Amino acid sequence: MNNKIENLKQAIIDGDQDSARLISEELLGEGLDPLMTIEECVYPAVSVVGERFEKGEYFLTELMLSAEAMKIAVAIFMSKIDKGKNGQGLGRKGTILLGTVKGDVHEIGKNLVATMLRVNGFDVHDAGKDVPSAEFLKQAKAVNADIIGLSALMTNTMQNQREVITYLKENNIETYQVIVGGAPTSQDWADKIEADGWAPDAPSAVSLAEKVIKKE
Ligand code: B12
Repeated sequence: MNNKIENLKQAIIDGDQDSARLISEELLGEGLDPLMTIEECVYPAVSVVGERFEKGEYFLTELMLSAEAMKIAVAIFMSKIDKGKNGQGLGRKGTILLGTVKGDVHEIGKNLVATMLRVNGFDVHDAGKDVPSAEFLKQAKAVNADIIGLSALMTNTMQNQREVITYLKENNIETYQVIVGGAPTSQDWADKIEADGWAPDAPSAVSLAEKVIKKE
């Protein structure tokens, strides 16, 4: 494996932002595929950091430093993805409002999903993080969304994906297709809360959105 990939992984685990920036830029300069690099490097680093936090080996400070290093790396790779495919029929496939649910500030995955959807022809509006359920409806109306995408990274906040769907149902709103995602979620969970779809990662979020928009 490319040594720099190992080094970038380590920089994220160590929360070393300067090295993360430097190595990410070097890797891009070498012409590596940005998405593949995120998969090979950022994802494994994330699981190490998550595990250490879970075991009590990392505290919030370390988690935050690693998150910053991760954000820097992902932003550098995403800028390449954006530039690479920009202009290929942007916004033609449909409009998606994407946000992280109430109580949850995790946004790196959501941002990655937004970029992938954008470069694949969707008009994506970012509702942000820690978004109250009613706010999703308000913003979906404002941007005339076809799909509402809900991200949740914690077992307690994934309940708020259900809350948004219940809120829409209680208000008799069938206008929007709702897709869900985030590490603790699954197809079973999506079925349980009657979401219109679920995807495990950013590339499959694109095929999901394409399918859901055609109401297949
Ligand atoms: C980075 C991180 C943080 C950062 C977030 C920075 C940011 N700006 O986003 C900071 C430091 C702020 C943070 C804070 C906290 N965190 Co945190 N964090 C993480 C960590 C290490 C990585 C998450 C991440 O960015 N992953 C990388 C991205 C690329 O992956 P992803 O988010 O899963 O997204 C992909 C897919 O899920 C999918 N996807 C995501 N969204 C959507 C949406 C749709 C519609 C679709 C289709 C697909 C999709 O596609 C994405 C791209 O492939 C995880 C550990 C882990 N293994 O996940 C813990 C983790 C999520 N955090 C955890 C915890 C507990 C917390 C805190 C409560 C800690 C504390 N004591 O304060 C706080 C929560 C604050 C809050 N209210 O939200 C726990 C959650 C445990 C649980 N109960 O579920 C985890 C699992 C760590 C652990 N193992 O204990 N955290």
